[in-house]
Amino acid sequence: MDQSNRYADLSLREEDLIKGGRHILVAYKMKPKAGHGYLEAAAHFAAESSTGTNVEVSTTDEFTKGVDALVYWIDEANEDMRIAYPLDLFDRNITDGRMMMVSFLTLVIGNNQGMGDIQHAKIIDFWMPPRAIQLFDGPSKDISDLWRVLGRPVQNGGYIAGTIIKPKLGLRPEPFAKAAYEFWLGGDFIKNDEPQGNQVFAPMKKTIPLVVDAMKRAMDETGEAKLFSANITADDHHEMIARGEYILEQFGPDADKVAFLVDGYVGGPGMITTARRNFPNQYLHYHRAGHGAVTSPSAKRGYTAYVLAKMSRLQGASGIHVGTMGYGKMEGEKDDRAIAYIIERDSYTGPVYHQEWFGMKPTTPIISGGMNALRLPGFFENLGHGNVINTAGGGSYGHIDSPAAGARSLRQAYDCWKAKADPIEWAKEHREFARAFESFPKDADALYPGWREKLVGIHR
Ligand code: CAP
Ligand code: MG
Repeated sequence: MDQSNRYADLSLREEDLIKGGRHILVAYKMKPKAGHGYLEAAAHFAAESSTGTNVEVSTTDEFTKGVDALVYWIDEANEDMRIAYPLDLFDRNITDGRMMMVSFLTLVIGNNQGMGDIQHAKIIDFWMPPRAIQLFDGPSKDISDLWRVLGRPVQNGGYIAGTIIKPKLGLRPEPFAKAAYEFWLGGDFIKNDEPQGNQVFAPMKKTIPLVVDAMKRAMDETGEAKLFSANITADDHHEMIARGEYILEQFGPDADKVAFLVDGYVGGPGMITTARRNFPNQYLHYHRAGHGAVTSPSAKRGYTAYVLAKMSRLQGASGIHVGTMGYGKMEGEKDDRAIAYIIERDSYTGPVYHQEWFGMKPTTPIISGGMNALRLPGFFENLGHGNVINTAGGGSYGHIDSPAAGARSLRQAYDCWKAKADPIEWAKEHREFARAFESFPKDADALYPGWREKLVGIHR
């Protein structure tokens, strides 16, 4: 049934919709199945994503039609489809009237995934009107809170050198805490790896007290504040609360140095909001494990990593992993810096829409995945700044001298970039950075040809 006379209006002008501020706009890459007209399929897509289904129903009245989602732009050759969703379509809390991300997802990328007449559809950008920005929680803490704890300037406080306790799983409490202590002797920030929680071989109630002790000893020894991002991911809301409360109780006077890690993609918006609203005093660290299922360039459905990051800021993530923009081990490319810019700036033009954030706190780009000191200078040059959290697991625990040396090599890489120095020349004056060349020789060969003659042995 062709519903384009109801669910499409190509006379609508995007600038008018933006000026009107009464719609959320969503841009998709959409391809209909063979035998289906583009506008007809797009209209059906909009119907299923708002007030309709595949047939007319007798219960529809004039008011209903007033909240129809409307296709307002198509470019069949480029598989471009844009839909205007009336703000009133979206569910609001009965507790405080705020908007919720799950309603956005269930409408704009819900039933429309897997429709019989749609080959595939993927969100590449969306635009939130000012009223929607007012109605999402946004972050309660941001990187300036971490810089403050670290004793740094709260603006441009710079690079936070971090790691992930590796191996990903299998460490019992004592070796876990030892790994943490050894990194903290040189670095700022440690996160649980995303699956680490309360495994039977590392009960949280044995591990956390030892991590607290490790942090205290490292802070005493270095005279520097240290940060820990503790995983409170769990299916059960009450379990999350119990974990968070236990961790804060154990850290006691150093609870301000604890961020909470939530595996937000696999956990879903409810899990992020549980952390955001029950622990507003803690930096909320959004790990996106699993996102590649929909965000990978090879995925034709779902939404992009850019869209995921933009949604996470609305939900209140203080920081989210944004990938390594082609410099690490995960999928990515240089232009992925847009994923950082949309969450850290107050105003940014993405692939389709210009978004104003009206002072909503920024979400920190978290750089992780196969990173080490050698890969960082190029990364910073591409991004253009170092106001990020970087967590290098292999890049720290794979350093041939020690985790602390690995941590120092990360910091030295940042300082090298800030000084605009030649990395090989910089390595001559910075031992741990130089030893990263010998720790990761394949990277060194690829990034800094000729390094061996200049560096091997100078820091014996
Ligand atoms: C990195 C990591 C992170 C991934 C997540 C891992 O470890 O801990 O979870 O980086 O990817 O488990 O692979 P390494 P992304 O530093 O040892 O690679 O940040 O792209 O979401
Ligand atoms: Mg991990």
